[in-house]
Formats: sequence, C-alpha cells, structure tokens
Amino acid sequence: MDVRTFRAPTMQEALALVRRELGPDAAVLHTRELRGSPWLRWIPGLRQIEVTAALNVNVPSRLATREAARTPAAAYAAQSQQHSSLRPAAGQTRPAFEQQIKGQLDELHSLVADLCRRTQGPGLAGLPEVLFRVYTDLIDAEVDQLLAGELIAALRQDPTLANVADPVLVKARLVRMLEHELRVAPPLDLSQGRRVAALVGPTGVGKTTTIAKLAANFRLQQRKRVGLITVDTYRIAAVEQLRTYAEIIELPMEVVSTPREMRQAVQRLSAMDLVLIDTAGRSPKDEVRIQELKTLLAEAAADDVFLVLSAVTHAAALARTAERFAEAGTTALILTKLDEAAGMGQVLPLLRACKLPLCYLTDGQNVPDDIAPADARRVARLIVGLEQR
Ligand SMILES: Nc1nc2c(ncn2[C@@H]2O[C@H](COP(=O)(O)OP(=O)(O)OP(=O)(O)O)[C@@H](O)[C@H]2O)c(=O)[nH]1
Ligand SMILES: [Mg+2]
Repeated sequence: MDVRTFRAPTMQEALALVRRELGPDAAVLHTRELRGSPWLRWIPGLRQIEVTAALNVNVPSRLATREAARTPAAAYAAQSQQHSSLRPAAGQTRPAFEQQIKGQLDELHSLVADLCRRTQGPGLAGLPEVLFRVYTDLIDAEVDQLLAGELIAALRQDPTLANVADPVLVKARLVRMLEHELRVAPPLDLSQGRRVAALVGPTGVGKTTTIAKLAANFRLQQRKRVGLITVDTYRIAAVEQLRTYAEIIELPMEVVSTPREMRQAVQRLSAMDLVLIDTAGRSPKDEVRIQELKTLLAEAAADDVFLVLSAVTHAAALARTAERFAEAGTTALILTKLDEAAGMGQVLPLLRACKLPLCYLTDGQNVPDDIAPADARRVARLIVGLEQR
C-alpha cells in the first residue's frame, strides 16, 4: 500500500496534489491542519493542511471524480454509492430485514400503479398530444375522469381524427358524438290544447323563478292565458314570491294545500291555455314528502312534471335526486344556473343515463329572459367547453 502525505496552504490545493500524484482513485485516509501558535496561523503562508492518502485501499474515495462532479445527477449517484449501506437494524435477522424491504417495495409499487391509473385513465397510455389536451380540458370542465377516459378512447378509435392536431376539431367531433346521446324534448307546445305543468325538485334550484320566466314568456310573447297554482304552503314567503310575479304579469293564482284543493283549483283554471304548478323544494332524502307530492300531482292530472335541477350540483347528487323524484312521476328535466357552473361536465352522466329528456335551460336570474329551450348541440358544446354558458 502506497501511503503518502501532502501539504498545502488550503484543503483544495492539498487534494489537487493528491489527485495529481495518486490519481482520482486515491483514498484520503486522514486530514489535519498544522497550526503553529494561534497568532501565527493568520499569517499568510504559515497555515498548512496535511492530507494523508493512499492507493489500493478498500475504503470509498473521498475525492469526487471529475465525471461525478459534472452533473447533479451524477454527483447524487456517486454520493449514494458511497452511502448505500442498507443494513438490518440491531437485533434484526437477515430474513426479517429482507421481508421488511420487500414490503416497502410492494407498497411503493402499488402506489405508483395507482398513480398511473389515476393520471392516465383507461387506455390512455401513449396518448397523442392533441387527445391529451382534450382529455385535460374535459377534466377541467368537470367531466369525471373515467368518463373522460372513455370518451377519449372512443375518439382514438376514430380514423377521421388520425392526423388532426387541432383540439377544436377534435372537440367538434366529440360534440357530434355526444349530441346523439343527449335526449332533449321540445318546449311546451300549447297548439294541441290546454296543458298542466308542474315543477318539482330540491330546494333553491330555481323552480319559482323558472315558473315566472315560463309564465311571462307564454303570457307576454305568445299571448296565452296562463294560470298559476302554488302548493308551497310551508313558507309564507314562498307563496308571496309567486304572488308577486302573478301580480306583475297579471295572472290568476291559486294557493292549495290538500289534494282536494288541488283538484278544485285546476278546475277553476280550466279556461287557461297553460296552468303552471309551483311546489315547495323537497330534499331527495325525504320520501314521505315526495309521496305527498305524487298524490297532489295526481289530483292535478299534470301533463308535464318537470324535475328542476341546478347545474351547480355534483354528478352523484344529480343522479340520486333524479332517481328519488322519479317517484313523483317526473316527465322531463329543466337545468338551471348554467351561468354559475364552472363547467358542465358533471351533468353529462345524468343526461346520458337518465330516461328523462332535457326540456329547458336557464342561465341567469332575469325574468323572463334567462331561459331557453334545450338544444342538444348547445349542451354538448357547453360540456366540452366549446361554448361558455
Ligand atoms: N344564477 C342563477 N340564479 C338563478 C337561476 N334560477 C334561479 N336563480 C336564483 O336562485 C335562487 C332561488 O330561486 P327560487 O326560484 O326561489 O328557487 P326555488 O327552487 O323555487 O326554491 P324553493 O322554493 O325554496 O325550493 C334565487 O335567488 C333565484 O334568483 C339561474 O338560472 N341562474
Ligand atoms: Mg320556490
């Protein structure tokens, strides 16, 4: 073993000497500062660093090679080589130690696999950039990850998109795909005779406001005779809210609280072209009150029972609500508050799965302007983000 000692005024210079004389594989065995008196060591030239180094010693070299020093990754690799001393803890047997490491690796593996599944969705590996862009836009528009993955997988199969790099063109294709899946119903048609329509749904979704919009449009623009009924007897303010609209638009209004009163009120309004029935918001969890509603509406012999849902509702809650209100005999959907929704993707599962067609859309508080008949293309464009509310 060739052990040699080098001295220089600084550590850097001493190590440079070691490297020059013994090469980059030399092992530094010891370093020390040679001090004279405390006063003398501040005098330039009197301070000395001594490095003892050797070749062919089985200890990791403390001299970073030039390659290792060049990049952070290489430096890290060189460093971790020096420190990769995974050992069993004191008292731990080798098999127990190996088992522990295996457990940690398995855990890490399942974490990474889960992360890949979440970020890629089904069938999205190696996705062309344009489809990846559309995928992330769908997620931004509140489309559920799995559903977005399914839609992208379907687009990927489409040969007409093979060389398309413009996300707008891909979205336009998606709109055509979706619009065929969305069921819409035409707006209320009074040409065939008188209609009785009720609006039901959870609290605060916009039932009363939507009734006012419909009533004002049919009365003021189409010159139809419109009558209102409210079964909202739980809160005086709710009755007053509808009465205010009735007075402004100059419409007859009835307040009912029992099935019998409902039958009588509908009869009193028999000369009307359209009777609109407002109901109190009900929690989808309240089965008793949904049954009450069913009995009341049966007495009214309603032609249309619109389920009013707010677009600012989570997909799962929309599906649950539609299912619960089906008990009351719902026939079509009205989607409100499009203007408040960040994206429209959350309504897509409902619109694809629900048997009820979408009939009206509302997008603001203004009576009577902020309402329009549902249009499948517009809804699809809103969902994929090609159109804002
Ligand atoms: N931004 C926005 N607000 C709306 C829309 N429709 C209704 N609103 C507002 O939503 C709030 C509740 O509206 P209502 O019509 O009272 O709701 P409701 O379903 O009758 O409520 P309950 O009778 O309490 O169940 C009001 O402030 C309305 O102005 C809409 O399309 N967009
Ligand atoms: Mg109301």
